[in-house]
Amino acid sequence: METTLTILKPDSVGAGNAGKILAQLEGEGFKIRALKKLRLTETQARAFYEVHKERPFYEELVRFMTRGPVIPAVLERENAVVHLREVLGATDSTQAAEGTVRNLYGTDVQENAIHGSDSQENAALETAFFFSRAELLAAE
Ligand code: FUP
Repeated sequence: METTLTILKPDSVGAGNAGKILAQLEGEGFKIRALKKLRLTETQARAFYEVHKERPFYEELVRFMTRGPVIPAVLERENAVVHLREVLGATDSTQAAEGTVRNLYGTDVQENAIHGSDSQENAALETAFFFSRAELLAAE
């Protein structure tokens, strides 16, 4: 079964919306395969978003992602990558379709509540960023 990687970001975790978001994801048929709570270091946040390092919003994004704890999780479902992106809604929360996680819990393009991998290849890389093979096996 396909898996993808999500991160509940510092805005949604800080606002106490983690439980509601996870419940919505479970309601969409995702099984939580692994989950943890941690605060990213600056080095970790820079590495996770390295693909955006030349973008004007990079420094602000790193500051946002390190301002409080995040909750990364591995989610399993048929067509997991594409379906999660649909459930999240557009990157800019103000443009996200009604009922999507970003529409319900995001604020703007930066504080958009949640991350979802954009391809199966990135899902594998991002899962390995947060979870060791041993942790994934232990969570089975
Ligand atoms: P997404 O795949 O929807 O998470 O969006 P991107 O990969 O394009 O962007 C990654 C993160 O960069 C977003 F979640 C928030 C941040 N971002 C900004 O802060 N400003 C922008 O203009 C675009 C993205």
